[in-house]
Amino acid sequence: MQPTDRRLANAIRALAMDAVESANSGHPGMPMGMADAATALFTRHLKFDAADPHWPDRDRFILSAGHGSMLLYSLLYLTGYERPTMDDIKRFRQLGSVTAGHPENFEMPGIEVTTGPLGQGFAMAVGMAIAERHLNAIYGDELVDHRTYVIAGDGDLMEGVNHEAVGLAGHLQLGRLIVLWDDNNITIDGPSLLSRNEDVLDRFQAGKWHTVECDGLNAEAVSRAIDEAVADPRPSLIRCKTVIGFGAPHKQGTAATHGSPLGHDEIEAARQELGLEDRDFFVPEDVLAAWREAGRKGGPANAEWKQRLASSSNKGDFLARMSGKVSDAWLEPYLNKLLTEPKPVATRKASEMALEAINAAIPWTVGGSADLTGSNNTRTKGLEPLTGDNYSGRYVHYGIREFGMAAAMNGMALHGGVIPYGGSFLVFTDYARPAIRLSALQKARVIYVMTHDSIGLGEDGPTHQPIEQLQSLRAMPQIEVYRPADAVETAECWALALASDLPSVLSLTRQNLPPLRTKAAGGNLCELGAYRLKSAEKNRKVIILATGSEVEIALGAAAQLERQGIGADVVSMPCTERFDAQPQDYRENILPDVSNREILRVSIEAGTTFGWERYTGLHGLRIGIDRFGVSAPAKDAYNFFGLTPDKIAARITDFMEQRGIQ
Ligand SMILES: Cc1ncc(C[n+]2csc(CCOP(=O)(O)OP(=O)(O)O)c2C)c(N)n1
Ligand SMILES: [Mg+2]
Repeated sequence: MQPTDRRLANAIRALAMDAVESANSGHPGMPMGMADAATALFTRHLKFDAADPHWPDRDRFILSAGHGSMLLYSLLYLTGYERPTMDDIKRFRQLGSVTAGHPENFEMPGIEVTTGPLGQGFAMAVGMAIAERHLNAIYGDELVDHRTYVIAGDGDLMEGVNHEAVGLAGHLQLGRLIVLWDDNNITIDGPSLLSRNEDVLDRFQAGKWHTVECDGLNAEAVSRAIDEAVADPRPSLIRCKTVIGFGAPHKQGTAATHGSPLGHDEIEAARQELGLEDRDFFVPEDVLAAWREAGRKGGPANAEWKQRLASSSNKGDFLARMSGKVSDAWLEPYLNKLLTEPKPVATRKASEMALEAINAAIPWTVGGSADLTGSNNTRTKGLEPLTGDNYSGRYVHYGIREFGMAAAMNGMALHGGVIPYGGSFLVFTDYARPAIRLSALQKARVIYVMTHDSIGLGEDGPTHQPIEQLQSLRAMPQIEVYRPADAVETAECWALALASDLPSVLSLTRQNLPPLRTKAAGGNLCELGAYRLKSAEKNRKVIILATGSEVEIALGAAAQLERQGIGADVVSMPCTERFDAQPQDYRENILPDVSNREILRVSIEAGTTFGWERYTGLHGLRIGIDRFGVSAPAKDAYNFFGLTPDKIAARITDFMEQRGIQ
């Protein structure tokens, strides 16, 4: 006899209680409350094949309420994924275990995205749903025909990014996005009424979503709600009324079950309440067998899909796209053309010029901007908007939703098959930062096209002029920050960003910059992170390191020093992370291991000097801006902050004099 839904769900409850107890850390309440709903989803609706977690046409499941990680680990174990094993579950939250505190996409297949920072799983799911519709528009139902399911808690729906995600998904009519809301009326501080009185369903409806309510503790009822959601052409929110910690007789319904072990006595009482055997980490044989059966159910559909792929004329194209590997064949001809007609351009414009070549050569890119298309220069000729009426478009008008855009791009990148890039002003990376951080943590190849990257944006003034943004982004692990100095460097940086398995930030100017690289280099110099653009002519006493728009200024200052008999190298440093990764002999060639008395190191960047001592040393000279900017035309702002060749050359010679450097 097939075990009841409740017995299947209770296996999740048992594992969640036990794993949290044994780790003495974790969140049993959420998995216990949503166990029935998850059982309905995984046994009756979700299209997946536990034996082939990478099946491209699988439904995507995202546990946005990532603190309930034991729900996901239980489901993956029960349905028969290779990992986690029962031993993995017993090592919940321990060093080196795949069952990390929160689900991490890099730990094991089946975890589509990293969740835990509330709201972002939901927002990434929007990106997954965009990618699905886009690929469906290209390849048809034959190859791409799946849904994106989310389990979200109260916290996910309160976070600001949720409002952006709801707006975007409703606008794009992402009908294949289905969110199950764990409406348990509890958050950490206590009843959700402490901090929320909005009508959540009204809000979603206003955002053009379909909503439906059900008893979240009744798998049958949840299943009917999912059927209704599937049938509706709008994105759906299913309000599952649940009880946090369901089954723990003395603690259920209270915040006490949210994030603490239940304790031995309460677990014993819960086992009685739920009709479970009084044994740790125990799943009855018939229950496990039924779960494993559910994990195999998608096998035939997967096999049929593979046959359709094998006989599809799109096979090669589809597989190449999903592999994510891109060719940089566009780069050389583009650079050759650029070198024959060098002209001053802003690097944001140079980025658009490069993108013209890239978007023509690589049809997998999907661009966009948070309502600054004309400023970010992100939309190239022929890119149609991606809309609810035309998902084949390759340009998303994300609206004024930087965080939502960044999170959606993470979802798109992790779905696979598309390479998302999106623009805003560099200063507003702060609005998107939590998602940029998740790009880095998850190694999602998202390319952030961040323009107006300094006081050089001029009149908009201090609110818009980035100061600390560049260095703070460089402080983030697993992301590459590029600040190209001219059109050639911009193209090289684009090529590197596209080829990388990490996310990238391109920091680009509003103002025009002259061409600095006027000869073919026979290779991508930006790949080195930093390289000598100009060598000292006189006896080398100074090495100037500069990035982006300040490289031109560094060259001007160096020319003045040379006229005074002081030899000066100018090093362009478009990517500090890449420079740091070079072999020591290369780094010492660029920055010799000698004191600042012998060769003075100077950094120039129109932003904070914080951190530049990493390259200048404590006794070097760091030139930048350690305050907020000014509202003024760019030239006046640069002059005001002393960022002109004259003033910098004078500062360097003064500094040398004061320190007795000859
Ligand atoms: C952005 C963010 N802020 C705060 C937290 C810490 N946190 C984790 S769960 C939680 C409460 C969530 O309440 P709810 O979503 O209702 O979860 P439940 O208690 O019902 O499981 C908080 C504040 C977080 N993980 N992410
Ligand atoms: Mg809650």
